[in-house]
Amino acid sequence: MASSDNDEKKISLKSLIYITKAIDFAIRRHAGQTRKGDGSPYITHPLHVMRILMEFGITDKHILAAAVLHDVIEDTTDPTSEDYPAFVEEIESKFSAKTLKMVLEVTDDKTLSKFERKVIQLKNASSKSDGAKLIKIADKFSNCADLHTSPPKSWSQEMIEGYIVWSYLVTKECKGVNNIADILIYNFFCSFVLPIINDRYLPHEFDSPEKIDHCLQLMLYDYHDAILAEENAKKD
Ligand SMILES: [Mn+2]
Repeated sequence: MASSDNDEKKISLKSLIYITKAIDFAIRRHAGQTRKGDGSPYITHPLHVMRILMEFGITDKHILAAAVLHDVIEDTTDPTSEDYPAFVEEIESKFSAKTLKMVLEVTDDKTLSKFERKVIQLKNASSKSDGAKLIKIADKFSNCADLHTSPPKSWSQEMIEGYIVWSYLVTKECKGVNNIADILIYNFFCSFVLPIINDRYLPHEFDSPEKIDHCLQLMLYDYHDAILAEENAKKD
């Protein structure tokens, strides 16, 4: 979705070169990796995230490059490895401190459990920089779109619905930076979240904003329980 104002927006040649460099870097880092759902090359996801930001009207090269690079630290390196500091330095030397800062802001600490990471993302979302908030929103939109069209076979319905509700709650914490993003968060709620609570609760249980929040909170607890159960099953 792009407004007519956005149709007129331009990205400079210098910015395009910078962004292309980031795409090149991300393609190499994610080489061989595939998306959980349909098995397409992993790079389709960071590219989708960047495209969503462009649809928000974002032309800032630091933000767009950070969008393409948003998973390179989290998914292509081990933070406890010896090469980790050099890898982070490499990103800063090839790109900018601004880009690196945003990438780090949206990088989960993989030394924590999946459960802890989900809790922290939700807790910290509202204190991120504007660029990082926009990347977070686009990341959740991209993941939920993929989840909707081709859910991973191993995911239960509870995990899928929990992920969507959790994603919505994270995007809600990131509101107020960009008008188009805010409208799309509302659309996301209507087309993805509302059908879920519609299915699960009686109409009178979610007939006010407070009750909707309460239903979402209950679903979030279920999601947390499902993740903990999954983690415990892995340990056994
Ligand atoms: Mn991502």
